[in-house]
Amino acid sequence: MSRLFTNDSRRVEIKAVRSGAAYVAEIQPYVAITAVERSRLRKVAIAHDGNASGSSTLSTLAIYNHSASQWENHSTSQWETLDGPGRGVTGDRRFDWSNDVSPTDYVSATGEVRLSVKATATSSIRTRTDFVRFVVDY
Ligand SMILES: [Ca+2]
Repeated sequence: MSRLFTNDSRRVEIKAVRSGAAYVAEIQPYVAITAVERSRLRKVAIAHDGNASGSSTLSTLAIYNHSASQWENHSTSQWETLDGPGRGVTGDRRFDWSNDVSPTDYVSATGEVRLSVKATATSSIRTRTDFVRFVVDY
């Protein structure tokens, strides 16, 4: 997966698998931080550059949010959409996101920060991810 480290048109391509009537291609790049880093965390930032084949493909970037409800005694952990769905993004599109308000929401108990790069279409397509960067400030 070192192809993802630099924005150089060397890509990781994921071919869609059929899911009912749809075709879905997904890659979940992630990093793990230490307990000390997590306890001191001030900011999480993500940069992504990539595209997917297919003029009507829907592309979405999401991050896993591990925050628990303060009012109910159960977890509300879920994917949180950061970008998209964008339709027919067949050329590279840069996207940057950061959170310095509640950054630990995006870190699991074991220190994992996980991104989802997902494309959905009605025919076989591929995600074509050039670059993913995670930055954690602590
Ligand atoms: Ca690359």
